[in-house]
Amino acid sequence: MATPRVLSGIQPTGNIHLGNYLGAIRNWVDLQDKYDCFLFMADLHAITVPYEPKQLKDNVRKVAATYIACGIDPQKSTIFVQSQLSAHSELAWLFNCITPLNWLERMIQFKEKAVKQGENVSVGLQGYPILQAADILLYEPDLVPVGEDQKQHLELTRDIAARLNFQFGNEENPVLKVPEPMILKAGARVMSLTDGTKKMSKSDPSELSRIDLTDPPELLRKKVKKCKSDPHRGLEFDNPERPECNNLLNLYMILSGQEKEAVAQECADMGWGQFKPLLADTLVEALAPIQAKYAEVMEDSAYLDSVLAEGREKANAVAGTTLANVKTAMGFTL
Ligand code: AQP
Repeated sequence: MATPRVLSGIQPTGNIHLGNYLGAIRNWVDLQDKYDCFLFMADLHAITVPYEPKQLKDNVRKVAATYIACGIDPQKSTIFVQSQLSAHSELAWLFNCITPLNWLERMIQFKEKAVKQGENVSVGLQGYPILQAADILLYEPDLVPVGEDQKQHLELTRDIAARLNFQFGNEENPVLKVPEPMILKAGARVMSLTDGTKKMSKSDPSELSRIDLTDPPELLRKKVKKCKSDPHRGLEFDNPERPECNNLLNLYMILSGQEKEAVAQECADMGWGQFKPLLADTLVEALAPIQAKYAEVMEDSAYLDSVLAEGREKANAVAGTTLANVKTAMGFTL
């Protein structure tokens, strides 16, 4: 039996932060021994919000280097750049023409992001979930890891696949494979350091709101020192009145590799003045090996080029076949 395939990606919209690592990349590292992982840099998605071309280019390489630094092994997983495969845009267009507009109008993430862009909101932002459907369905994955915020988009992907199969295939011979969601075990949702009710995000204008994986030790210490706390003494998990406290304890728990109970006991009587340096030390120690490997990969641009060229070739072989099948089914001559 073929190894089941998993597909996932990250938008190169900025520096990769602790949320991207704990919520996504770290899980992929565990998956790559059991699954055939296709992991990409979603640069076509990154241009649905304002961006700088030079920065986009740099960010793509930085994200690729981060994947490797975090433990993604290019011998086991396929790492590729979305925009280097025209199949993504081409399939997205085909999907555009079979997807009812009202399916897109329901998408919550569009509504949230559109508010921030006002009158400049692009057609691309609205069509984002269609491109995402193309990204996924091209690789015929068995499973797609999804966080809470992406569940609706995966549902749409499944609906598009089913609609295309219904219109242009038949039950015995579906054109597209319909993937299943992979619900990850109680995922780490990392919250902003300046507001424990908001998720940590690349696009937050405040640098102090997030921990980037490449932050040097002194910056990590500064960010932890300045992060929002509360006036209470003694730290506790799961108190809805203390979202910052819960977030920082969770981070300490995950990064130190301890059980929740042990951390709850250790920190029950601590004040912030004692806890913050402990968290900072733990962060510095946990990120050191990732940062060392990242520096190594970024210095060896020939190696990074070769990983991306190989990934492109492997991805192209799969995506090209799926696109050809869809085009044939839809009545195009290849
Ligand atoms: N704070 C977070 N906690 C846990 N997981 C997170 N992810 C993002 N933020 C957190 C996960 O990282 C993966 C890649 O996300 P993305 O770059 O495709 O888009 P995003 O979710 O919109 O990430 P950001 O950092 O908030 O980027 P911007 O600011 O550009 O929109 C996903 O698996 C996501 O769940």
